[in-house]
Amino acid sequence: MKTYCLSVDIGASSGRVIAGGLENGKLELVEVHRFGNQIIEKNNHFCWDIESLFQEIIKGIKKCSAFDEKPVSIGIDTWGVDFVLLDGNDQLLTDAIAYRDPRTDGIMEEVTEIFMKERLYLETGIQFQKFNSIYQLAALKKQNPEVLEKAKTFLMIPDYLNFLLTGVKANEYTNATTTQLINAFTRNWDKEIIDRLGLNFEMFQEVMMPKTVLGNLKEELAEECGFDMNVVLPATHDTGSAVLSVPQSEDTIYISSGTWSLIGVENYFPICVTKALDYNFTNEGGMDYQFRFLKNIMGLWMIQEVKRNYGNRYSFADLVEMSKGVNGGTAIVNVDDERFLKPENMIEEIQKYCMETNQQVPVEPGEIANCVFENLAASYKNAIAEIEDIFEKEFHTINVIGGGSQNELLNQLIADTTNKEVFAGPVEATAIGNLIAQLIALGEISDIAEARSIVKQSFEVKKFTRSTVNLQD
Ligand code: ADP
Ligand code: LRH
Repeated sequence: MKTYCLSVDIGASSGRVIAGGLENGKLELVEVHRFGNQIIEKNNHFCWDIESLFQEIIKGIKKCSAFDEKPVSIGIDTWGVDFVLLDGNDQLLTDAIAYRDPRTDGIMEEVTEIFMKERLYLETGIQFQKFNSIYQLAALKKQNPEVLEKAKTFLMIPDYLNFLLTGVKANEYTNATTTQLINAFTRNWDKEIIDRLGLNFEMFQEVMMPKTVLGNLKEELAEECGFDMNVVLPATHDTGSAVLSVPQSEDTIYISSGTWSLIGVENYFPICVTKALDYNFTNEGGMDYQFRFLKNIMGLWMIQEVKRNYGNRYSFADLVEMSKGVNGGTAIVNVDDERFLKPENMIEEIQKYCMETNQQVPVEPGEIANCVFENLAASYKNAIAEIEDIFEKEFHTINVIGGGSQNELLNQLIADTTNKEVFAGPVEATAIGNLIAQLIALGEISDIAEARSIVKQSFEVKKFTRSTVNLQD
């Protein structure tokens, strides 16, 4: 690769710095650096260790100084909704509080007493999740108003990391839509909503679109790393980057499968009809004026927690393998129940749910894992029925992307429960989508359509169809 970019993709469970560029018409990726990410407890809140995440990015950049060719640009994406506030001296006023923190308990209900839900939905197109930035800000206003009074700058997590790299403050559009404060039609901050919440409108920064060159590395960082490069905005919301790289796009339902399972379709306008509101679908802003019509399903967070609760004795692959040995009798669990958002112990929470609903209680690790996978597949099936209801048509294919696409058991369960063709891959969809924005900005790729056909030729995608034995509709 002569010309290449660095894609920094930080999910709720891990981060990576990937070098990527075109080689003979195909996308080539080299993993430069990988690191873990997890929620920590700090000042009585669940937080992200933002300082250490930034240091991991720097480590990744520094590793490139050993390469003959240096990257021409870098782009950062992370999970949505979380943010920090800066004071008048650009110093942190808040920790990077994580969206699973209980500070927003009950707040969404209070805010939706001020605003009719229908109105908020019509203006923003965004789903109602208790952890959206709007409710985190409302919680802060109620619990620590003095902090908000001092706040001069609102930056989402990737915006803040970009600020540390460049010194430039901006709010990237795709991630800003997850605040529920961006108007879906003007694609800008909704001043009326912000004012009515009593928030300081001035702290919100200019909304910038993906593909914008934000700046260069700060002089001292360029010196420390041994080279300079452009800092470019990809879709800084990880799901926005992930969906850009879905190889099967026409009439296909995607499942971006990681900590969350994001299931939906692409669209060119927001759908804010009553049914979409009732089913709680969102319309997140995408690159090039696309919208992702999707729903959040609790996702592999559940298995991440199960793994952690077993003291990391088993790998994800082990849990999948053990789950294969389970033959029937799996309890029906609503994985989207709020109790699974941040329970003390995921294994016990699943078991309690089964006891309370008078079902067989899973005990062995394989039984617990199977309970998670089967019920995730069931939740996907429901969400697909809702999508088909809204679009009044049947979809025939599903493309699973992200780390979870490596779970062949889950892929097969999806094919079996939905009776649709399931394509799995690419695994590093988010990092690839991040690269796509940078390569389009560079003029190496012309547009999203070309990028998708390149992705199709460059990465392995496995196909799963309904198995013929032991199936019930
Ligand atoms: P995020 O970006 O939200 O941190 P990823 O896209 O990295 O998430 O996906 C992480 C998930 O991928 C894990 O929770 C795990 O369930 C799944 N996973 C990772 N490796 C494997 C594997 N070898 N087999 C099955 N599943 C895996
Ligand atoms: C997935 C994701 C998702 C958001 C959630 C907070 O990583 O960005 O799109 O809803 O995290």
